[in-house]
Amino acid sequence: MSDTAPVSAQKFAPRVFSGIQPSGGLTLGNYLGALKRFVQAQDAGTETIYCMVDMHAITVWQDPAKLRRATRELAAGFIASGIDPVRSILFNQSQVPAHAELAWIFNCVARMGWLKRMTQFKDKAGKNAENASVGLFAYPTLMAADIMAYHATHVPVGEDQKQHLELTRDIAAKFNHDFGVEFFPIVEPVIEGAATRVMSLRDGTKKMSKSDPSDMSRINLTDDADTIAQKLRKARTDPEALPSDLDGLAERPEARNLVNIYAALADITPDAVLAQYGGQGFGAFKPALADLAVDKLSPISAEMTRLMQDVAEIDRILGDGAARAHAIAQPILEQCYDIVGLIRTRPSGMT
Ligand code: AQP
Repeated sequence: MSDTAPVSAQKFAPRVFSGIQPSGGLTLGNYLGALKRFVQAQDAGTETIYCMVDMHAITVWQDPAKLRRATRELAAGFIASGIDPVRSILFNQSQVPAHAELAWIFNCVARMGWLKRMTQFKDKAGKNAENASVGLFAYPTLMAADIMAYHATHVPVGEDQKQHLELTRDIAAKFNHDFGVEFFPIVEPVIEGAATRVMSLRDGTKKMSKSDPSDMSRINLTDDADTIAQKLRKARTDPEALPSDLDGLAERPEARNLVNIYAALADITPDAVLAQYGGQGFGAFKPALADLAVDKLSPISAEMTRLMQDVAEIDRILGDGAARAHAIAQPILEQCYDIVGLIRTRPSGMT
């Protein structure tokens, strides 16, 4: 996108950062495309920082009381999925001011043309782009700031975030080039596995999304066993049996989606799923998938319910995480301000 020379990320220690918006309840897409892989990164021993990106959520209207609840429920979802708030830093974006401050610097680095090409803005703003918030347009520069405030080197995300991560690389490279420094790393997107793009259960060409008006389009992590089974039973499919190899799924987005979901939940490849179920119809496959989904998701849902009974403890965890995140981000922000030429002498009493 920009014509700036890439700067090596070699001098930066590996650090994983990612975030999820509290813009509704967590979906199976968020779980397989993000949370499950966040846990794998944590368990691999890399330094991991995970964030509830509430400032991203308010780029579209959020009811304040629902937003507060969704933020805490999202924190519960992280923990119930296996994020350990001691080994990982788990916090809420708006509690660490470096995100908004660095985003402003990046607003002055990123070019209008770059942001105008972002397909997520076009999708979310729809036909009414003139009426979309400025925040929705500038969403990717805040996302770049989220990542760069920690000098993160790796970002596990779903496929839908690929373009935003490319923009993050462009912003970092342009900043480094404009100021003649190697200050920001050129981040690596980590988009891996069978479920980098979980599709809607009602339309195999549309991403499964928390804000889809149809609840039947998604599985929520809080759905009970009967609801999960019912949604999968009613998931749109075709009348054919499952093929025995992946080529047979090429023109069958709904079938491919269910096979990918099964593979990701079972930690096997889609080929292995077809080796087991090839030749069988959805009458056999859907109940097997429902059993697997209930088996994997029910413990998470139960743990979320338990954690939500102690909101004060969730707030304590988020406060602790915010303090640890601030301790990393603030010195990076201060150095960035210095590079740009902003004076950082703070009035006494300000930390
Ligand atoms: N369907 C999906 N398949 C795989 N990964 C997904 N992610 C989201 N949906 C899928 C990944 O989850 C992480 C958090 O996403 P987000 O909440 O920040 O925003 P989003 O991508 O816009 O997710 P939603 O569910 O579609 O939210 P709304 O409806 O509010 O816009 C990201 O890593 C994303 O890739």
